[in-house]
Amino acid sequence: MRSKLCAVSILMVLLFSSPLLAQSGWADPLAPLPIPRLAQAPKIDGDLREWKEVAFHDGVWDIYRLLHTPWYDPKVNRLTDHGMEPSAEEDLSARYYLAWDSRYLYFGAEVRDNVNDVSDPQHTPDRWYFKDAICWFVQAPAHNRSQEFGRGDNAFCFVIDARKPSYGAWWRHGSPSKTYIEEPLPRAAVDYAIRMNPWKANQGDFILEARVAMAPTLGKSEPNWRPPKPGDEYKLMIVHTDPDGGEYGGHFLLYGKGDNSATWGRIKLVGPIAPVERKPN
Ligand SMILES: [Ca+2]
Ligand SMILES: [Ca+2]
Ligand SMILES: [Ca+2]
Repeated sequence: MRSKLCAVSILMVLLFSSPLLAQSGWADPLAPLPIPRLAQAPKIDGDLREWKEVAFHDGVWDIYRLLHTPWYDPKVNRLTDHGMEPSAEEDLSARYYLAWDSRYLYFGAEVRDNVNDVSDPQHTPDRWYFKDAICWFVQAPAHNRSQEFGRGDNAFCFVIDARKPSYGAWWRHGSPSKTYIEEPLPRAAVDYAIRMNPWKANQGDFILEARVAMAPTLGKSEPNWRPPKPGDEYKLMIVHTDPDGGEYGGHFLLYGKGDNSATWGRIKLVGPIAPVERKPN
């Protein structure tokens, strides 16, 4: 009996100290992704260097990495091939950054994309998902009720059009009485910058840097929302769309499975973090 117990405890230690479990986060509903507070407000200018190392960031995402996530669905997570396309990782790969402070959520992305495509033959202002765009879906505060863009659900969407049209920063959200309210992000609530071809390697590459004021957005979709503090739990999904000349086109979904916010992953607001330490040798 004793040796059996011993074997079980060794197994438990192995399981819970496994680097795989430690880094996955999303496999364990008790371990939401930690989103750091920024001690210094960044300048929104399309250069992420002043905050990217102290933001939440979990490395490069491409279709091969998505393939092995719990939320992967080949009907939804997809890239397109119109012939003469480069390799899948050159078609789309990206790093996504997220942070907060007392007033704002900060969003950043560094993206390798073969083609910038923001023309949509059936254009309407709310069709960001038929253009190159990155959209952060945020529920605040987190809950587990099944709903689609109901109360507390928000999507902050940025069309990667350097001309910054009136629909370039979009807000889909719910309210206590309505679902799927579609409107431009209120001008006073958003600031964003897009830098195209930042590495002088490809016309479609870009950096996006954005901030969204929480009180006039999260506070409107959920009147019980309170100013953020460490320990608060929200939910998150990222949708990155990449039509590259097609219609619906490529889609990356991270941390969730679609509009139902019950599928979105949990995040937790935490205090400032130090950059990753690199050893002298
Ligand atoms: Ca900046
Ligand atoms: Ca692409
Ligand atoms: Ca594209």
